[in-house]
Amino acid sequence: MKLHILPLLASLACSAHAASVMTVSNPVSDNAINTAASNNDRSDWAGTIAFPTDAAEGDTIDFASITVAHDSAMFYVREQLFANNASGFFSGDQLLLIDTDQSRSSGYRGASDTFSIGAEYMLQGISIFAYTGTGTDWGWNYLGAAVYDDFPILDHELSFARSLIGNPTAFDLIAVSDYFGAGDAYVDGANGGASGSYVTYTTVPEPHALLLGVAGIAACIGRRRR
Ligand SMILES: [Ca+2]
Ligand SMILES: [Ca+2]
Ligand SMILES: [Ca+2]
Ligand SMILES: [Ca+2]
Repeated sequence: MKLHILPLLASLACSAHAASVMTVSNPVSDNAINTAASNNDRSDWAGTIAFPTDAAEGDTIDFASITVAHDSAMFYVREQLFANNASGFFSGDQLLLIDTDQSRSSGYRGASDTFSIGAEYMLQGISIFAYTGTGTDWGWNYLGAAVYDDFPILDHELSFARSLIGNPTAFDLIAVSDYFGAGDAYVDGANGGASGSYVTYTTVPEPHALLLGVAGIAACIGRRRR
């Protein structure tokens, strides 16, 4: 299993707008992660890098951390929680929002325009949807269901075909624990609107991403000298 962590701090330093707090890539061998319902095993995630740990905040659904991985055909998501109201099932109140064009000016930004990203896709529990609205209205087209294992209920895993969400090479990600973003936000700042925070997943090999980081540092230095 190859692991890469790619915090593109250079681009963060340059941006005064919504910002990715962490960029990760977890390439795994095909079918290395098993998310079948009877699996009950998380050792297949060994060595993967999680996005930042979120605090225990007393919410009914309380995110602890999220991990994403990919192989040649699938995306994998692991959610670890401090609390879950779902009684053993992925709750429909758990929204995982995916911005595949990495632009807040397209996709769903929350009913009150509070999300840090504009999401083209959403996982509501295990149901995957494509956004059909105009930014803050609730308009979604059902695409299919993820393959999931929900026991233990505070550490569950799912997978879905990369092609289902347009096979993006990278996407920005937040999770919120109710429709309107009033519950737990993952990461903190996911409800911070245009100046909020999110995390980024990439399937791009590390050398390319590192080159982008170097280019970002060069751009920062150049900008400051002018
Ligand atoms: Ca597993
Ligand atoms: Ca939390
Ligand atoms: Ca978008
Ligand atoms: Ca939080």
